[in-house]
Amino acid sequence: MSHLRIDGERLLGRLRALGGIGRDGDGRLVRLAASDADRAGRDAVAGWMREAGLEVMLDRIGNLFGVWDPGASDAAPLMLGSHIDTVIDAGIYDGCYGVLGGLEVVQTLREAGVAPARPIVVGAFTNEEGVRYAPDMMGSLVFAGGLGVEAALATVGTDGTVLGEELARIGHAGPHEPGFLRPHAYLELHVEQGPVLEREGVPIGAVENLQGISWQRVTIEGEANHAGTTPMSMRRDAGQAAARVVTFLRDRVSRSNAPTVATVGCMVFEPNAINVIPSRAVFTVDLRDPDEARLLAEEVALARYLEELAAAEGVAITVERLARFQPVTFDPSIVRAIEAAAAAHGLRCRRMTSGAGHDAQMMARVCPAAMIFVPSAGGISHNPREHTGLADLVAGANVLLDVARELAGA
Ligand code: HGY
Ligand code: MN
Ligand code: MN
Ligand code: MN
Repeated sequence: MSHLRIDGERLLGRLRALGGIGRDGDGRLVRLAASDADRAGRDAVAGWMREAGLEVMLDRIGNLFGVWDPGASDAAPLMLGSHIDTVIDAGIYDGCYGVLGGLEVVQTLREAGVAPARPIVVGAFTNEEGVRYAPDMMGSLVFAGGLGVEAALATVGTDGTVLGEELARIGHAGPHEPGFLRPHAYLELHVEQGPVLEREGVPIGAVENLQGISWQRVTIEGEANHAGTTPMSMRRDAGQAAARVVTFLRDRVSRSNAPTVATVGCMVFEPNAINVIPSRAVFTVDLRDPDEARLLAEEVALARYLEELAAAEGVAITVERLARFQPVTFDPSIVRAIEAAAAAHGLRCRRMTSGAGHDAQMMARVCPAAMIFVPSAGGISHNPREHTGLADLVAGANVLLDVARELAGA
């Protein structure tokens, strides 16, 4: 095991500095893709990349890369990456830990005068969260060829803006075609965002697979009417119908022993007035399962239920697919390298599945990929209370350092 170690204080300092960029009027961290807050975060990360001696490059979908090509070799680069866009009212570690951890690894190698046999690239992918523009993991999906760049740039956001116009407005619509870099391998460091590692007292997760994700937007059209004068039997209540879908999903998923999870995260009623029966309800459904056949079965069951519900409630129901990603298995040899690096550091490690979506899910389409997890306090994420202690942050980044050295021949 090498005695090279990352600089934990520098990593934590940058995580906290980046975590302070994009606070809204209520102090919430909201750095949505291609927003002014995202620009500020991107500019900070690009500055740190340059400070570390990396060449900063942008592709057309705004994926940001810091490139270290020590010998201008034509060998395919090792890529360390994640994302810096956030959800609404986010924590400071989700995504940012992987980008800044990757940068810390490169800066540590450069400062130690250790030259890798292949270039190393630190990537910050555009719009991993998908909160403003669906689907999520969009930048890495385009990079991996799973979505055309023109279609992605034309995406209309929840706020009616167009992604390509917003990227141009913030000055992050780059010149390079997505996929202009063809990585030899991809490694992503990320907080677990779940309860497993903390509960088991294990500091390192070697992520061997990632569950499938299905995102849908459901619109229910009923009829506005007076809340006081309309008998219950005469209502075409879009709100009631929507509520039944939420309960259907929870009851169905809770009844089975499968690890399937279902979330209705967004819901709006129209006209949204206390004394008007909702004429319309629009809500999102996030379904996930590590098994593709089960995920498909859940989608079919929901579609069937919506048909029955429309007839029973006298409403019209339409569904728009926002994202659909199959489960992914990561590269077993990199998973073993993570386990070996953890062991060399005397750190317990366990293999695990990722419940969250990650850019690694897309990068696994174009090169061997895997992920390193560190514990999340209380298993909390997508929440300002998201936290990982410094010792765990440093341990994860040192494992990343050693696996990166092995993959890059440094
Ligand atoms: O939705 C996800 O799992 C990821 O945070 N975008
Ligand atoms: Mn993330
Ligand atoms: Mn996230
Ligand atoms: Mn992710």
